[in-house]
Amino acid sequence: MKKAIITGITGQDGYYLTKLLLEKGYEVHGIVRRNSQNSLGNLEHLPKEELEQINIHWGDITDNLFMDNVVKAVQPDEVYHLAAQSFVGFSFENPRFTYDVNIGGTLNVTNAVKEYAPSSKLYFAATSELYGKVQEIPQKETTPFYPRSPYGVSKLAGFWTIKNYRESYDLFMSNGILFNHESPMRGPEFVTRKITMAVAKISHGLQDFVELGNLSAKRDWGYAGDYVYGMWKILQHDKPDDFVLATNETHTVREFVENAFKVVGIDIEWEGEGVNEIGKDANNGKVLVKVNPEFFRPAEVDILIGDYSKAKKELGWEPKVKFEELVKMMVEKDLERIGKLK
Ligand code: NDP
Ligand code: GDR
Repeated sequence: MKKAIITGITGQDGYYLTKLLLEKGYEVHGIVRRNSQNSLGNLEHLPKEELEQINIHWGDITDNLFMDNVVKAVQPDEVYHLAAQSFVGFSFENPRFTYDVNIGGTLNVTNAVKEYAPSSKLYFAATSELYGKVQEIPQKETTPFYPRSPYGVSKLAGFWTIKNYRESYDLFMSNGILFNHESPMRGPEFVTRKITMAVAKISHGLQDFVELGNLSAKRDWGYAGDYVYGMWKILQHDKPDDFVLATNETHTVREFVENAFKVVGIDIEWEGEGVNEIGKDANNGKVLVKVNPEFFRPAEVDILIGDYSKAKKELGWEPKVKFEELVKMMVEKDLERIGKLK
């Protein structure tokens, strides 16, 4: 039986990756940081029989002694390092904290593997945020990096830590440069979930409108379930390497909004520009979308679109869920959550 440690197991990707690894017969160990409610986050949505199979280790990745001890005790075959302060907007307000978790924590995980389980394979959750300011479209493994947020900068340090340990100590450590991936398990502050939950509520009169930031930002949005399979494939490859996982399609936040409202039978009509732009119900003129400058970022990543041909060629990986299907899946789950799925 293969053993895997997942850091960030309570997050969106942790949920899907846990399901995948249990299905594949792994012994799964998860790092969960202590909270006052003893909450297991997204894991609480797993069926009881799956939840009971997970070995939880309570601790924080910024604690190097804790990380050393877990890696030493478990002797994993694979480590999936997903834990991070992952919200870009928050990283501008909390840069030091973001660096401590994303850089310091990543060093602790990487070093624990080097010292105590050097034959283990390590996956690091790098990100399309490394590309930041446009240098080349679509972005691929050879595109120069230009991060635009404390989050992006911290992940760049993580990316190079992995690469440096791989080259210096001959370890199996790989970076997945993953573009945005979403699901019904996405955290509520990310724009997709914020929109789908608002659409579910607005369509049933539980909310009047939704306030968003930059509607023109373009993202390459895929489905988290497809991407965790890609993470696993990256570690099954015959050698450690860095891979882009993406859909090679890009959409504006505005298009995401339109598609989400379409799921509940509402057509959106746009009026105005910039902070004065509004989205109205085309049928009755009711304002359903407003722009609030509070949600703009000090520096924005304007467009992301990934070229995943290396992953396709070398790993046989391809995304399956298309944009429209993803939006529909998320809106329907949020309708179910508010008890209104028709
Ligand atoms: P989430 O924000 O949903 O999950 C982050 C996880 O990290 C949570 O389990 C969180 O625990 C945990 N965590 C945060 N800080 C610590 C800490 N100090 N010690 C231990 N655990 C900690 O992120 P996703 O699942 O969406 O993403 C997974 C990884 O992939 C992240 O590293 C993210 O930056 C990266 N990524 C994500 C992409 C996406 O589109 N989803 C794209 C590219 C990269 P808690 O529940 O306690 O908060
Ligand atoms: P992102 O995701 O920054 O791409 O990082 P997010 O959903 O937060 O933003 C996507 C785009 O939408 C714009 N936007 C808004 N964003 C939020 N959160 N709230 C709003 O109201 C809003 N209005 C417009 C943003 O400005 C941005 O352009 C995600 C995270 O999962 C990272 O951890 C990961 O590395 C990257 O994806 C790839």
